[in-house]
Amino acid sequence: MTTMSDPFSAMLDALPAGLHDTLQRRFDRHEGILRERLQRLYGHLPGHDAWYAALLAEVGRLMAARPAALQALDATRERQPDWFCAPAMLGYSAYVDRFGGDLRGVAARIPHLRELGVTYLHLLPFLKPRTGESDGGFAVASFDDVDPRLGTMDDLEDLAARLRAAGISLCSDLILNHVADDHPWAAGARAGDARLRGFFHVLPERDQADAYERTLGQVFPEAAPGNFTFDAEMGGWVWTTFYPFQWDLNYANPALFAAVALALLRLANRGIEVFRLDSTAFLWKRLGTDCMNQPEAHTLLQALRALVAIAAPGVLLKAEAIVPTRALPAYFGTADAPECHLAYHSTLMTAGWAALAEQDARLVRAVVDGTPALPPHTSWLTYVRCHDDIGWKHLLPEAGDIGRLAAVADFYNGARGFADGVAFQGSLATNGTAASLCGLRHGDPEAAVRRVLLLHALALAFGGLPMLYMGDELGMVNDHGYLLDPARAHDSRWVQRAAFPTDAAAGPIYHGLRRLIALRSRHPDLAAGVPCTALETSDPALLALARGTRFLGLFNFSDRAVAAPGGHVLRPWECVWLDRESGEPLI
Ligand code: OTU
Repeated sequence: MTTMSDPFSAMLDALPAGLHDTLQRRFDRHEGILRERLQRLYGHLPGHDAWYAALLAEVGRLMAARPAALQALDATRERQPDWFCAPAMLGYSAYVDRFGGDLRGVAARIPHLRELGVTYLHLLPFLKPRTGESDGGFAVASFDDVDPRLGTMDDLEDLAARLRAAGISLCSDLILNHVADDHPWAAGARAGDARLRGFFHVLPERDQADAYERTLGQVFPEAAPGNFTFDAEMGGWVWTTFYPFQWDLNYANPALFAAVALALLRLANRGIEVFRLDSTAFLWKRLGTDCMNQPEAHTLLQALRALVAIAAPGVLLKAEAIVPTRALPAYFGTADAPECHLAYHSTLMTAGWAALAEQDARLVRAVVDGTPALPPHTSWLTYVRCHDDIGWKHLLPEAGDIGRLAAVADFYNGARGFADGVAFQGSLATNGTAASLCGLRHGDPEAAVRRVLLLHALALAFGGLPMLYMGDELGMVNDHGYLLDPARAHDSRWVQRAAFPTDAAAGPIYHGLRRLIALRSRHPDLAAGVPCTALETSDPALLALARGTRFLGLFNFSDRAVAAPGGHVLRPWECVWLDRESGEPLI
């Protein structure tokens, strides 16, 4: 006998008969883990069972409202769950305003994306941001409205459909950790709404904040020191890990979890195919820890994944956790309890840059050695640059001592050698575009081009879904214009967030990249799931990566010629991809 509060009937009642079998199948497969994970997090709270049934009823309504084209996509992807692991997958990340002016302008750039081979477009935050400074849109004031300067929800749906027709999946940020201080949740909490106050972490006494501060790190130690902001209307210290206007959300509150999960599913119904889950490491707070990578953060993500698997299985979740290598694999979960489909391989990215500075590939080798095989149907997101800084400290376990990383940071930040980078938040982070950090404006431009291609070749060969950062394909250089804008001058990440260089002619970087992308797209051993092994080499500057039986990538991280096995001699900063059996270069 089922009753109305039975979660399955609650969902079934919301769905048309045509979806009942689909629901039954997905429910049988994923609801067990959903129920168990939410029970673990919230089961001790009064009214849990009724809350759970109400949540599933809402999810059922959103599943029923999912447009037919997206239901069809769900069905296709359920049949081919590793669709995003193919070697022909290529990502691209861009700001809407910088890339196309607005959402319609982005649609006009589809031909450029197609020419490159892009199949996945991450648009940086485009939802309605906070009024005034908004951390580049990472302070969201509404999950259900587009930034009016960029367009409307209709424009978003239209863009998603056009991209899909062009074979490109649209990825949106879902900023899970915080909302803007002018989001209606924060405004309501300030106005005294007790329910909304419970969406945030508010500590009445400074002592309580200090107790947490003893073990917390700081993300923006210079521009936004500390992790708490006093708010008179809230009558206490609000948890603000990032900027003071970004209020951390309280996932110990099931009502907040439900609100965010439903916001995700509503956006999925607009046509978003991938969610970049921002700052996933910070979702759960525990006194006496750094409040990162806590087990409950993973439990939450597993619950979110199960919800997506039931209501919108065509959708992918991507973890953005900028943490040491050993903490990264947990964001995929396990075959039995999956979490995110994708996760940024941030230490591989950082190690590539460190290897260039040190002219020694051993840090990359250490990261490759420390990267385990992944559960089925998951993939790393590999990259060279993104809109954020390169944070050197996350490589500490591989580097062994902070002085070594400080020297790497100095190399990039100090205009010594070829690099033209800018320090960020103290000295252990660097900003700059790929071309500027590779020295396109200093010294030998040909060498700079080889460095840019070397790092991209690593991201393309390692195994994962590689993502280009807007403008890097055209050798975009640093833009110091942000220094003139008081709202941005304190945040040097803006140096790599210039407008798309529309007038730049396709040069050797562009042609070199297209060649590598084409080679990769037809090589079965470069699919995401094929293991990657770093082979021993006699020269520390030489990295040799083997994939499957047929691929061998050789990367020379130094300014001297290096002899490689098989009689190959690599020029300074050169990379070659070989057929592992014949030893011949791939063509
Ligand atoms: C993310 O970043 C975003 O990518 C940043 O652009 C935002 O400012 C930030 O969240 C707040 O929304 O720690 O794992 O060191 O690498 O802030 C999440 C700077 C993060 C970023 C860091 C990052």
